[in-house]
Amino acid sequence: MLNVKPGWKNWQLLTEKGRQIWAFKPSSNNINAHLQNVDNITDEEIAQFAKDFQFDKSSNPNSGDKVFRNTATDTKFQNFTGEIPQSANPDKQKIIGALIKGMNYYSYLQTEDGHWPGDYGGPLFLLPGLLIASYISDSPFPKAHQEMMKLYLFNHQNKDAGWGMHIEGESTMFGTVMQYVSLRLLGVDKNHEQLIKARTWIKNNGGATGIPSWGKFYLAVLNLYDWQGFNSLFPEMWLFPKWLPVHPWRYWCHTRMVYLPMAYCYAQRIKAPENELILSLREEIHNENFASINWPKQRDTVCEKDCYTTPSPVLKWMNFFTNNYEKFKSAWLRKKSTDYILKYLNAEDEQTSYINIGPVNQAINSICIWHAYGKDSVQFKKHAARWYDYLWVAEDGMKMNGYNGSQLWDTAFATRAMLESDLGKLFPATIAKSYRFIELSQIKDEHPTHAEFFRHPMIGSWPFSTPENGWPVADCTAEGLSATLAIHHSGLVKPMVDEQRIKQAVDVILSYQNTDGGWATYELTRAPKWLEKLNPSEVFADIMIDYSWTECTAACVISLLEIQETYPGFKTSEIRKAISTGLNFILNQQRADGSWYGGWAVCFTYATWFGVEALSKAKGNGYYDDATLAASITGACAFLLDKQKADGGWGETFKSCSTLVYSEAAASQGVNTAWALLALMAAEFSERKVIESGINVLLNKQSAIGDWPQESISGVFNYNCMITYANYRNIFPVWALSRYYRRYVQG
Ligand code: LAN
Repeated sequence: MLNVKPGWKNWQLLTEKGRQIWAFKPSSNNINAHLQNVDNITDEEIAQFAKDFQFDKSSNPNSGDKVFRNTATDTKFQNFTGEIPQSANPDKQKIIGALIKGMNYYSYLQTEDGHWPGDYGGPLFLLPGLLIASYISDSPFPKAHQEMMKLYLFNHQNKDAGWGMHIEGESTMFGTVMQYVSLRLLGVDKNHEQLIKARTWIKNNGGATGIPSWGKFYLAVLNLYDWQGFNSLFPEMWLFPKWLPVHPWRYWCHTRMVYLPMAYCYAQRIKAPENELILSLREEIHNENFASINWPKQRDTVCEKDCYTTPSPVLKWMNFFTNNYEKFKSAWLRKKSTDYILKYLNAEDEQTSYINIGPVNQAINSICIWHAYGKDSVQFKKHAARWYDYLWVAEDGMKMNGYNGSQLWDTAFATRAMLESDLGKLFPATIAKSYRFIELSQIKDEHPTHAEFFRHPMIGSWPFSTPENGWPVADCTAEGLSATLAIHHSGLVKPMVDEQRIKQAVDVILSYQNTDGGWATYELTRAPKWLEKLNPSEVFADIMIDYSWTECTAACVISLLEIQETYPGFKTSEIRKAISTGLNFILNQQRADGSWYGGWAVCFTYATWFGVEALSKAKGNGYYDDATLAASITGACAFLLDKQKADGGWGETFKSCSTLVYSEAAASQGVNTAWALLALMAAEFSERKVIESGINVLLNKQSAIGDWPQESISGVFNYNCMITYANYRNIFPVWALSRYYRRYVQG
């Protein structure tokens, strides 16, 4: 029924307890059988790939997850056969039809284990890291995977022959050099037409010495850059006393977990052996002869197309000292710090079943573990098996996801979206499966080494992806809890998450509140804001500490409000205080124009939805001065009204995130439209026409079988890198329609 190209059929997504593995021509559903290099591809199949994974990024660089979706629905999809409620009013019937169609289609994408898989690509600096780990450890991917990776890399080359930080971005040195080198590691000839052009881009923009520091790191590991051209990572910093504000235990966990293995590689000056390929690459990417480059001078050179944050004078001072320390360093202290780092790396590996917290440290830890224990060690093998958890196949080829998936997050949202109205109850099997996954994903144990390695207590929490990844997240806990409550209220399942576990989740949420009243991502804010002055990344902002965010705060406040309704006597005064200080934080984050800036999706419509949702839910319950809440909500509605497009929808581009100024998209976007509508309906905005015209945009965008088109990229991190949330195109239109049905149709 849907377009399924022959080459796509060779790829099958295997899932188990949230784990996602793309297998090529799988002989069984056993995931473990597909985690090694098995070469089973023929030349004809390679030729077929080249045809079937041709992707034209010029009209839209976002692939539509067609390989997963079209093959998953191809044989089993059926139109909804249950009883559809009838309304005499044709407009109302249209809403009912669209909503049921939307939920029906979407339920076919759910896996047996109960979650919704989806493309989580977008950033272009991730796959290169993994390929470098695979190259240096001499652990190649199967040929089928390699071919698919090449196609992906070529598919995302920009018109000017460079590559961006992410699939929608303009070309940068970081993006271009990393993809160029990746293609060469994958065996593409340097005289390939697209590589010749890419080389010209690199050379015309000053050559690879201008790559930002993370790129310098990867190139140094490959022996394409000299470690002397790299600012010291000062591994001894891990031996600092813990009370010091600059001790890395206080950094945002992602920053901490990336700079940790980087410091190990730096301390060991890990570099690939020189060979023909490396020698040739040195000439290909640098403007000067490798041997005559003045390396120390390159430490702070960054191509202007890459600069997002400028290094502060404090950072420069610190670099001056730490770089000089390298000349006089104590061998004893260096050994002590690298031993400590290695111990920490092992702990992170074990705590996460070798998945690691994210895609960057997964690749770099692999390099460290290979260096420390060798290719045949058990530890390294466990690492390399997890590489596959990050790979994703779509019609643009094989990419590396930005996490080992967004399983829990999407499942919680999808469930809440469906259960917002009674029509969701027409899908009891779907809800029962979601519930199983949500139940399974709640974290039940603490790892023995969690306190030693600075982990936030996590029993009762939910992670963003899977329990094996196991890093608890504040707002994921809130979403997991809200979804659990919604399912319990639906009466569709026999509760498995008992009262004790609900209370544990509440305790986790309470434990995550910062002194500013807000909630951050994975941990409390552990150091003062001035630490940001030490951000050495050049390409990301606000990465040094875990900041309170509007979205995270709103999600936590909402779940606490729901807990107050369902478990009225539980920790009442503590929860009430948490809610009111949370509301206060949200109010303080609101901008003069009535909007909120969103740090984790695009952008103002996203956070404004969260802000309004929390405030509206709290209003009238004595948590805060109601007049203040009302004024804030009115301001937010005025903002949204001002941004509504002529066709009735809303649309923002990723530039909103990096420029911090609302950037209107040329066309309405389903996801932004849904967020704006959810906010307006939560606010009980009085002008029905405004809401109706937005709803019409969603209806018009819906396809015959109930899907919505993949439009622009909708996720972001650290202001400057975009990330795909393939499930959002279904979840949020369904949610907006559910809310519309409940408020205006159901009667
Ligand atoms: C995510 C994904 C989920 C996201 C939300 C839950 C949506 C958010 O509300 C809180 C922050 C969080 C958990 C988040 C943090 C940063 C992540 C982990 C990511 C955007 C996914 C990928 C990104 C990670 C940092 C990417 C690797 C890049 C580095 C700079 C280390």
